[in-house]
Formats: sequence, structure tokens, C-alpha cells
Amino acid sequence: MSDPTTSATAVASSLDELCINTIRTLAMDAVQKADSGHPGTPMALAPIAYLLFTRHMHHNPADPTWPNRDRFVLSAGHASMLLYSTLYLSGYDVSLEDLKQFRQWQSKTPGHPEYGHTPGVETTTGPLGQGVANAVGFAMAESHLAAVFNRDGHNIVDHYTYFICSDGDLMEGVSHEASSFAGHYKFGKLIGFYDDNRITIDGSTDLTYTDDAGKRFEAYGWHVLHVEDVNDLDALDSAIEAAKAETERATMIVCRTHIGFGSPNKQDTAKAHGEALGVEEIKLTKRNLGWPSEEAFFVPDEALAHWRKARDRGAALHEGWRRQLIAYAKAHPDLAKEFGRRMQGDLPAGWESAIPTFTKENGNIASRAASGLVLGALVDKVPELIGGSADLTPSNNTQPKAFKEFSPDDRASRYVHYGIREHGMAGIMNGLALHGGIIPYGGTFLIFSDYMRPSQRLAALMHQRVIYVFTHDSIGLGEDGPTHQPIEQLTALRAIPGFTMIRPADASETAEAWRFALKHKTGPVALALTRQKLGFIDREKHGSATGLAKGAYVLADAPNGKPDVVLISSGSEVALILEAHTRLTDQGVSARAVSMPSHELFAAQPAEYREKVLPKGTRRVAIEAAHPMSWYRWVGSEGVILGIDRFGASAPYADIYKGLGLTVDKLVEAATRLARS
Ligand SMILES: Cc1ncc(C[n+]2csc(CCOP(=O)(O)OP(=O)(O)O)c2C)c(N)n1
Repeated sequence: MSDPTTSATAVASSLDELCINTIRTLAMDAVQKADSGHPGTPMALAPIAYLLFTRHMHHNPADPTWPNRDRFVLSAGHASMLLYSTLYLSGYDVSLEDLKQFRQWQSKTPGHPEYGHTPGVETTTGPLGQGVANAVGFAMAESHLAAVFNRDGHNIVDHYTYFICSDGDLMEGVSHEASSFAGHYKFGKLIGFYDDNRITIDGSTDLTYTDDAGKRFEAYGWHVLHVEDVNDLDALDSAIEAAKAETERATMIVCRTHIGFGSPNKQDTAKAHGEALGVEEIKLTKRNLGWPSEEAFFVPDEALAHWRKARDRGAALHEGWRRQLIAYAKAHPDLAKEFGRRMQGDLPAGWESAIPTFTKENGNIASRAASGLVLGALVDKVPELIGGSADLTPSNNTQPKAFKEFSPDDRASRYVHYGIREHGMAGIMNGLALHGGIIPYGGTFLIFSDYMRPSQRLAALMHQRVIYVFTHDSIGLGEDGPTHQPIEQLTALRAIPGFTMIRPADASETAEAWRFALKHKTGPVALALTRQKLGFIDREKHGSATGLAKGAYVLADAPNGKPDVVLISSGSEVALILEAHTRLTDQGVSARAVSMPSHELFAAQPAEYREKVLPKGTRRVAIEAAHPMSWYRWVGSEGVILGIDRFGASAPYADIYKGLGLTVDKLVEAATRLARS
């Protein structure tokens, strides 16, 4: 808290300016204290945060999870001190002490904003461009939920999504995939601010970036406004009003700003971007800004008091919404209950009964087709499922018959054509999940998970329930050849902490994979599904597919339950280990066949279970039509892995399997050798 003797002199200029400069000085001081971080951009963008959080946004610092709050995304996450000082000043559960701990071990103020870590942070940002896509997801979620839940006179879902993006955000492709999508789908309540400061790390944007960003957004169908000087609060305020008044199109407000604003020697230079200004320069800057104190982290009382009005304002807005919700619940009790359930993230009662059981009558069926059948059975029961594909709908089997297309004219429908924008799709899905009320799933070929990984990593980091439907999961896709055949993707995805990769062996496991994915509230799940048909695994004879939830389970055992060798596999290659198991048993080799659809789920089991499935001391052979790297852990140093450490080939799939040595013969040979060694 400020020193009362100095605060008397604090009215050097208007109260607005004082409040804005409070962000600037806190940012300078926090970065200086940490000796690390980005002071210049918070200094430039302070007026935007100030106007949004004190005048425009409907938010309640006392309850950052209020469902109908306006969302704010700082896509330029490196400018985190802008957000932290704003959250502190407007009265969130972030203290001045927290700001002093900027970037320190276990502080509430990490280098980049982290969702779930700091109250008021809506999404994790830092990898440039992602926040823009998340914001599009938030706006899309709002538009969908409004269409589903609002009724005449009851707009219980009615909020804006604001975001700030920088040059870096707009140089990245993902922001443009998402913005093009937002333009097409006309998210009128999406309002962006482009920080046109013309500086990046390497220097002036003239070095590399001479786009007319405004025109790009106009071309996407956005409403584009210009504010020539971000410090002109009237102009900025009018632009925000105009943006809110535009209901048909998303708005981008291009704001001319000055990085390091107020710093006599560093303003408008890359020097203000990513390092502390220095003690002397901070002194000069504070003087230049007419700042009343040289004390670090000084907060004038009147500035804080003015900022903190956000609390009363927010409480009143929130209370108004609560009253609306009560009236809504009276008029539409079932809908209100459903809204509550969905925002809570709970699944509807009895949903699991819709999961189909697959029998011999279903015949040989590709897991992508089984997935389509499961989805088709689930969509009515689980209305929060919103699906789509990056233009591979017929291949991914992601559109159940009952799903109509989400469009500007039909926002209640649940099938989304994302276009060929995998990265945008993944970033948008993160926004949908973060918003609440929606479980997003999206499809493409497994190979193109490479185009989505930055957002997938963030989904995992943020513990979001996002489901990826990745079909064409191996060389088994055949003729499309090595450009389309995933090799290292399974291993790479398995390496993301908190990410669950599932590669089902048949239709029954596919059904179990969906069961798990929907139940798993705390992280993303990817399903790797085949293009080619898979044989029926008779579950009366073999282990039940419910074992999938444990990551691995015994499908076929040695006659005495004490195998000399264990065959392990996932997905389409499980058929090979089953056949090899039969042959080995016939030859008197004591073998066990284990289906391991998910390494992560198995790794999370207690040691006793893992040892039951893979007994200590047994020799092991793993086979997967993919890079072997992730299997070493499971086969041990004595084990053998039949995998692929080269690119695939264009040919009928059976020929590729044979050509690359992924055969029952090779399995039997390796297993026999190990069992007898
Ligand atoms: C995807 C990604 N690439 C690189 C970086 C490292 N980085 C952080 S900020 C930045 C660029 C800074 O320029 P700008 O976006 O204009 O921000 P400003 O300098 O205005 O703060 C870069 C390259 C990053 N955070 N994310």
C-alpha cells in the first residue's frame, strides 16, 4: 500500500492518467526486481487494460469464474505484467506482494500467464498467436451457448470476448487461421486490439513485416477500426463502443502504441521489449510520466481506490446476472438446470448407456468407422459435444447423421467445418473447452497432428478436456504414402505431459476410448484410429475391452498364466500379436498377448497392476507400426521392438507391412528366440 505522505502529491495529472501510469510503473518495477521480463509492452498497452477493466468489461474480481463474465485474453503473453498489475489493481486475488514475486518459484505471477494458476487468467499464453485462436474459441462458445440457452427476455449467455495481440501474434499463422475462421463465422462479440508498436525483439518491424494488418482483417470480413494514439482515451473509448455496437462482425481495433511509453531512452526501441529498463532509466521514466514517487511498487491511494471500484461495479453486474438467472430458472427450470450442469462440466446422468456394444455381427470394421458409430450413438445424450474436422469429415467419420452444421445462421448446431486450418482448429478447441459448457472434438489425419501440436501442448498444460480424432494412424493407410503415414507422431504425442494418447485395437476398444475421453476432465485425449478394417476380437474368449481404462490388459494368456514371453501391441497390430500368440501356443511356447492402447494410462496404474500385466522377469516383444522410441520402457533391455524407424511407402498396406517386417512370422521368430534364451 502507498505511503500516505507522498500520495497527497499524486494528482499530477488526471486520475485516468494516474491509474494508467500505475500499470506502467508496476510493470517497470516488477521486471526490474525480477531482472527478467518484458516491461515495454505493458507500458504501451496500459490504457487499453485500464479502459476495459474499469469501464467496459463485465467482470467480477471477487468471482473470476462467473459464467457470463466477459473474457479477456492477453495473447501477447510476454506482456504478463500488464495482466498481473491489472488484476491486482482491479481487486482480484492477486496482491502487491504477488507482483513483487514476479517470475519467482511458486509465485502467482509466472513469466507468462498460466490458466488455473492466477485468478483472472482465462488462458495460458506465451507461444505467440495461440491467444487469438483461444479468443475465437471463447467467442464461438458464447455464440453457441447463447443460441442453445437464451430465450425471449432471458439472455443468460451474453458476453464479449476481448483480446490483445502483438506483431508477433499476427506474424504467426495460427492467428490468421483462427481470424479467417472468425471472419467467416461472424463472431460479432469478439473484439481484438492490435498492438501496432512496430517493434519486435530483433528491432523494427520494417526488418520483416510490412503487412497492412488492418487490411488483412478487413479481407477476413472483420470490422476494422483505427486508434491513432492509444493514449487518447476518448478515441479508444469510442472505438470500443463502436466495436460493441457492431454485432455482425468481429472487430479489430488497430492501436498505434509506443513500446516502453514514457521511457526517455528506450521508448520505441527493442531495448524496451525483453529486459529491465534499469534503475536509472526507471527514475527518468517515472519523472517523465510525472509520477509522484521514486519508491518501487508505489501505488497512489487515489489510483487504487479508483481501480478498486471495479469490485463494486463487478459485484453489481454479477448480482444483476444472478437475478436474471433466477428469473430464467423460474421460466425455464429444465434449461436452467442443464445450463448449470454443463457449465459445471458434469456429464448427463445415464450417458454411458448410449455407448454401443460391438459384436461379431458388426463384422470387420475400421476403428475410424467404429468411432463414427459411437459418436452417432452419443450425440443426443451428450449435448455438450461439439465436433468438427479440418476438412476431412468423410475420412475422420466425425459427423454423425444427427449433426447439422454450425453456421452464422445456425449457431445452435454442433458440427463445425473448421476448413483446412488444423492449428487454428486446435487453438479454437482450447478456447471452447476453457469457456465451459462445451466438450470439443476435432478430426484430421494423425500425420497432421504435427500442424496442431503447439495448441495440443497448451491443452495439456491447461488440463483441458479436448478430444482429437486422428484417423489414418499408420502405414496402414496404404497408398497415400510416406507424406501421410505417421511414424514419430505417436511417440511425440505420448511425450507431452498430461496428454493421453489412445490407439484402440478394435471397435470395442474404440467405444471404451470414447468413454474414457469423455470422462477425463483433466486433460486432452487423442484417439488414433485406422483407415483400414480391423478384425473382430471376440471378447468372450479374450480380455474385456474395459481394460482400456487401465492402459493395458491381458487379451490372451499362457495356459498356466505364467508366460515366458509377453507380446505387447496397440491398434491394428494387436491382431498380429493375437495370431502370433496362437502360433506360439501351438508350438509349445508359453506366451501372453497384451493390448496396450495407452502408454500413459498404463504408466499411471499402481505398480502391482503393471506387474500383473507385464510380470517381472518376462521377456517381451512389442510391435507397433510406428517409431519404436516410446516402447523401450515396456520391453526392457532384453526386449525386442518391431517398429519403424524410417519413412513409410506408397503401396497397398499389406505390402508395406510385409516390406517393413511387421509380420506374424517376425513376431513368432523374435518371441521364440527370447523365450528360449
Ligand atoms: C511462437 C513464439 N515464437 C517466439 C516467441 C518469442 N518471442 C516472445 S515476444 C516475441 C516478439 C516480440 O514482438 P511483438 O510480438 O511485437 O511484441 P512486443 O515487442 O511488441 O512486446 C518473440 C519472438 C514466442 N513467445 N512465441
